[in-house]
Amino acid sequence: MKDHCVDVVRDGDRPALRFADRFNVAVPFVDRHVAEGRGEKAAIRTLDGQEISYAALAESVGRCGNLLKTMGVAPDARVLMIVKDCPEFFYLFWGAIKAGAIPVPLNTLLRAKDYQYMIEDSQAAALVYSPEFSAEVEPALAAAGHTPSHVLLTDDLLDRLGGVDAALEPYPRSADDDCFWLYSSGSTGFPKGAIHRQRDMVVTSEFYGVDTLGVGEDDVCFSAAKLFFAYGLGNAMTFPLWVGGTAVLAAPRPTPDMTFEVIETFKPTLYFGVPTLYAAQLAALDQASPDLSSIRWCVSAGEALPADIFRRWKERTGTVILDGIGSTEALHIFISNTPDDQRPGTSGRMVPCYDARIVGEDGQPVPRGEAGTLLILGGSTARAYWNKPEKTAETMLADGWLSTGDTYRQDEDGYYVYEGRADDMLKVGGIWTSPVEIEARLIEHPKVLEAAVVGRADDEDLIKPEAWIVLTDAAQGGDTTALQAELHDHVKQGLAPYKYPRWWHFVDELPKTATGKIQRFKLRADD
Ligand code: 3UK
Repeated sequence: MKDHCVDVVRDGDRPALRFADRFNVAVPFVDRHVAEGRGEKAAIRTLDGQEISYAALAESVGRCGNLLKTMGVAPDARVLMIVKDCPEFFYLFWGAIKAGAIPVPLNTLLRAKDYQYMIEDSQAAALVYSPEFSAEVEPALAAAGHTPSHVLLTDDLLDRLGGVDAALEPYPRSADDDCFWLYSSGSTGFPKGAIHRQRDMVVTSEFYGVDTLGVGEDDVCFSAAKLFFAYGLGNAMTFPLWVGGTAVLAAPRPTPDMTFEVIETFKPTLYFGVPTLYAAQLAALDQASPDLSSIRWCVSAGEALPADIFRRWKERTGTVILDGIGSTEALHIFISNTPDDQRPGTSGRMVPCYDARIVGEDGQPVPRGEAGTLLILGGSTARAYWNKPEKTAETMLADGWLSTGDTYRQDEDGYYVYEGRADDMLKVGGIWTSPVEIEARLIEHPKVLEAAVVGRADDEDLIKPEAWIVLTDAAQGGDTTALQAELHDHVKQGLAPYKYPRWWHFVDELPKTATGKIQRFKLRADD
């Protein structure tokens, strides 16, 4: 088999992939298209009017890889990316992979404290950021106990690419070698860098992208979820690149106005959102009537899509939203509704090439219909968390099984129904939110003695944080409007903006166990 090639084998019970021994994944995703005659086709279109052809993409990727090499970024060294959705994200991600380095895209909504941790944890050789994020990135660099040898703004990166050679021999890799990391958060403790292999993006693109969703060369993909999420990375980068389609990139915050403008301008055929945004778009559709007719399928992930949103969206727009569950550790969606098989209010059925088990506390499968922890097995799961052997052992189980931390049951027809998290973690607008982290920020405020945060469903049936506060001086509890505003600002300044509580309760005490643990389940029951 030719170097860097992969075959899809469909003659057994289930499809499988065969990789060449020497396999650098930048070649099939980027260089292949030029060899296949797609050089002039648009790989990327942007909201600010750029169009990048496959040939231009391959050149910039080669230049970027060479630049990293000449700067001295060694094979396996980490390149942190705090980069908005723009073509440079592609150049850097694939350039690093082609040169043998490990790109690590980070959530661009985080705060200095979060970036400081990731700089130290990853021991990154380089950090590249968009100027929009300098107010959080620069203090993080100043405070970090590790200094990346190279710190670059994306504009400087572009300037420097001009003088660099585009021809780059792909660094020799195999399909099971490390490729890139994505950080995932937990309810306590710090984010964990999930290590993905060269093969993982091929698995998700082929078995979810092509087999499940039917992505093809004529598709134009627009993801409201940004590239730094595993969800957005697949939707707006690996799926279109795998099939030679076109990605539409838009840097601004995804609001109903922004997404409708992009859809009307670029006429995407596949649109990827999260439940919170679908709810906001539905509300906006009361006032506006954008032309959404280019869309073949809408996709939702990140948190469960309520059946009512599915129904109202279909009624209002005529298109179907395919809900599927994915994770950073699995890289993309592994259980999904599909174009010809949907059951609203469920996550759907297994994507080909993944297996699932629902197990009880003893680790044994529960009878069909009963709830338990969902484990999955498949070719795209992260091999480990960086430097976190205990967390790795809890999540990456024997024989390749991955524990999702989600409680699921399978209905009589085989559809998987989401029943909540095994831990206290919340998904707010599709993004991980730790109640413990919000509580820790709240009690930094001098007027707060104790705080507890739980998830509560809003009118759309979507989960948002709710805070229960015990004040240092109970007498302040009279008029709480000003206090609430003060605490709201305090949370927003210290944490990523989506994490602020939407409801506040000022109480005399919090329910606790005999050992002093907050009983969050009692607060959840209290609404
Ligand atoms: C929850 C869902 C119910 C679930 C993701 C698509 O969300 C993604 O990755 P994360 O690591 O979070 C994973 C966790 O989020 N979840 C995701 N989708 C659903 N719960 N229904 C859903 N449809 O708790 C899961 O364990 O942020 C989603 C593709 C790639 C991804 N990384």
